[in-house]
Amino acid sequence: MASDPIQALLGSFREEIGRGVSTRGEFERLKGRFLGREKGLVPELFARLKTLPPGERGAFGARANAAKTEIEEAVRRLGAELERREAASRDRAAAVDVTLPGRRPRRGGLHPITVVRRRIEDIFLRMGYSIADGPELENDFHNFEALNFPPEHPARDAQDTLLVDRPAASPLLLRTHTSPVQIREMRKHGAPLRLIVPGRVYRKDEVDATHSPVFHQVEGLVVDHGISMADLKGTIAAFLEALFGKGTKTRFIPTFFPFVEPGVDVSMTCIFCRGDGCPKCKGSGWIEIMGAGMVHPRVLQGVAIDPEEYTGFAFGLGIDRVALLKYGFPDLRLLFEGDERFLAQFAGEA
Ligand code: FA5
Repeated sequence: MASDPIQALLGSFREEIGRGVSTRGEFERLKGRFLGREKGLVPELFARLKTLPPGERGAFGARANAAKTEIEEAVRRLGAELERREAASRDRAAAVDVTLPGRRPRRGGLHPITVVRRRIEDIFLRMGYSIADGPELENDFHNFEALNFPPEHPARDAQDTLLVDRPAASPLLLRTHTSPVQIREMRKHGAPLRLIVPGRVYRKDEVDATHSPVFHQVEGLVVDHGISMADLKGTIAAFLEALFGKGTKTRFIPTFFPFVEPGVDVSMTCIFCRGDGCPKCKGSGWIEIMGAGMVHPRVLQGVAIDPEEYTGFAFGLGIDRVALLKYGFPDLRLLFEGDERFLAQFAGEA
């Protein structure tokens, strides 16, 4: 009975499960095709019953029922098997595989400003300097007056000041440089002195590639018997060679700061062209790196140190610009934006 629809149905079902049912999708398709309520092949078989002559209905119905039972039973078994396999694979995914390599925890690194500050501190500590600290919220007296900035003097405008309050005694401001710590240290300890002051300073400067309203300086101060400009020059030359490498030359050009006399702008050999002249140094072969000079006698007098007995030198450099030169990146803003891709490059530095 090749055309027997029950045999044909069972044959096609057995063939399909013989091919294997391994995914949930394959299983659902098989189940729908044979047992689906709307268009399933088994319900269709029972719909045929009504079309048969009454005499044949009994035997056909019995065989159709047997086929339906076989198919339902096989589908149930397949479903249970699939369920078991899915559960096993869920367990495997959830289990800890102790043979896998561990996940390396991400390590933080030092900020480039910290790296450079520590490097500068190391160099001066080795030269016998100590490290001093002072408040970022200063008063006009320490930031300007005691440093020989006369009231209303235009030199104050060169360091655009962020005023905080104007009490009667001395206006409060965010220090514009680390030089006020010179005054605090000389008043506290007198002479002799040999110290550096790393710290944060503030100016009402427009932000650009080389200016930030918050930046960092290192102040240096030496007061002792017989300190001369030659000591300043030797110290700065040794420092810049230690920081930027052997062969780095130093040049002094006279300039004005109210708290030193004479005052100088310090330049060093351009690190980009090693002195040949390039766009970075505007063809000069030199790059300006800090301000310095001999402590003004009036400043010493103001802190009760006798300028006839003691002399001193001082210098101040910007850490951020040193970082920019040392690592050769083009824009100061990179230091303050907190972009991990930039900062991670310095993670190995110490
Ligand atoms: C001073 O602040 C003096 N106190 C330095 C000094 C100390 C001179 C002791 C003599 C004796 P000046 O304003 O030039 O000087 O600033 C010093 C350094 O700070 C500059 O060379 C520069 O590297 C850095 N600097 C100045 N303004 C900014 C800024 N807006 N952003 C980043 N760095 C700056």
